[in-house]
Amino acid sequence: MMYASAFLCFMTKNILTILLFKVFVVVAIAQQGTSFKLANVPVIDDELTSDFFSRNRKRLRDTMPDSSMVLLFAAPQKTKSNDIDFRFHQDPDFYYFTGIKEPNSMLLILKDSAMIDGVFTDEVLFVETKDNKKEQWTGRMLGIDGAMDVSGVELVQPNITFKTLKLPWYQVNTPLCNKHQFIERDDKEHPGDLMSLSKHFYAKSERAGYEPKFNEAEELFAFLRQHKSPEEVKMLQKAIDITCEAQKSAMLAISSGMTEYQIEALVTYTFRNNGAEGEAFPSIVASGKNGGIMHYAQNSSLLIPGDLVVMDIGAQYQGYSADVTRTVPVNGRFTEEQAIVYQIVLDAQTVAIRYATPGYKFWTPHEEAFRTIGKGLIKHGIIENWADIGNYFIHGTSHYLGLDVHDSGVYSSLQPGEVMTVEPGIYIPEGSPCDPKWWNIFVRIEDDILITDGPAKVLSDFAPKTIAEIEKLMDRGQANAN
Ligand SMILES: [Mn+2]
Repeated sequence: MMYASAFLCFMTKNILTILLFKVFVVVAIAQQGTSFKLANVPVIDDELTSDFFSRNRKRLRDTMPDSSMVLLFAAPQKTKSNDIDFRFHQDPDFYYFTGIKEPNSMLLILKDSAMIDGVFTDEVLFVETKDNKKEQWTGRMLGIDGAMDVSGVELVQPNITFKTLKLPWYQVNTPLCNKHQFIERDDKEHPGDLMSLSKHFYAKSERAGYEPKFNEAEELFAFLRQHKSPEEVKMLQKAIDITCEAQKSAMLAISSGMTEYQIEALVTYTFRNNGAEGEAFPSIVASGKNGGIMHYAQNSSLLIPGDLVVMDIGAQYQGYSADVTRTVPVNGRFTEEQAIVYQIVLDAQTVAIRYATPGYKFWTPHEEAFRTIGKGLIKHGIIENWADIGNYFIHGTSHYLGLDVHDSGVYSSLQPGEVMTVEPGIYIPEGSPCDPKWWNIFVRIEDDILITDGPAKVLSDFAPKTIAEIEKLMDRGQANAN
């Protein structure tokens, strides 16, 4: 029931979005006084190279336990409904070590080289072979040679050959693999589909007397992915720039009488128009009371003057995710109470970022944000006891950011090269035990930062954040609308 209604709701929203999209974008752009053109084609020329993926495999091999091997399965294809699939999204671990974006693929990494199919090697990639008929329906495939170019793996085999491949058990006693419990489809006709690859691996391991473990493997991947290489930071910066652009477009467009989904449409448009693959997670455009719902995704309400809008959005670029939140007033001016709460959150964020430097623990910025919010809430009489902070600040302040929005990592002390969010919030639902003048104020401010040797670098500072900056930009938007 839940799936059915969610799907219907999704379709209805989509149709509305499509209908309103053209009109709205033309209007929005006209409001800014520029001519509407899509011809400004962004150049996407910064794909990650095989050097990057080869280096990641080497780093993995260096951290693998002795006598171990790691199997990484590609992500399963997921059905949306009937015979329609969701757009394919590669498993981030598999992508990190291969660069391959196709399903039914698998990577084998050995700690030490062994003879595999007559070749002395420590890595083998299995992919779908090129199939003209299939390409006519579902798009171009890499094939063996293409997969070699993208990944830098020298031994690439058709996935159907894994069934008969002899694994070098004489030198392996620890088989590890990534989590792939979401396998849901078995193509009985296809001996190289994900289900078959997985079955064969488990059967081979069992015959050799071992049980594959995935927790250890996940830990190795998290440890490696926590640190971002310069080319990853470049991809993240691009995703973040596009997201900040969308935040600015939204601030310029927002006015009472519009709907949350129209803002969502503008965000999606800005993402795609700038070369992003799309949204890294369902955009949250939550006005008024909706701001109190952390993962609000309906985006179906009308924007009411006097309300705030929480916009928690993130583009995905070359697989990398941004995650930036801004909270702005529908009519471009914060009320006195909204401004007070907003400033407490902003102060908490500023303090948290100051503590996001090497030597501090991952959780230190959160503890500092928590303390600052507590002080602010007490100062303005919203709470009386420290113990009550958690009633209004209900989540953590940070998570890693990378190929996943909530990226892999081992939550150790902060190190240069790590990218994380800093997103404190205050949420005061109606009926809270405080003066009703504070009710229905929901504020979250989120930036993406890079840990460096010195102070953290705020990668998303292009999106206006102070009260003065937001009001100034929205003034411009609302003046253009009149
Ligand atoms: Mn976040």
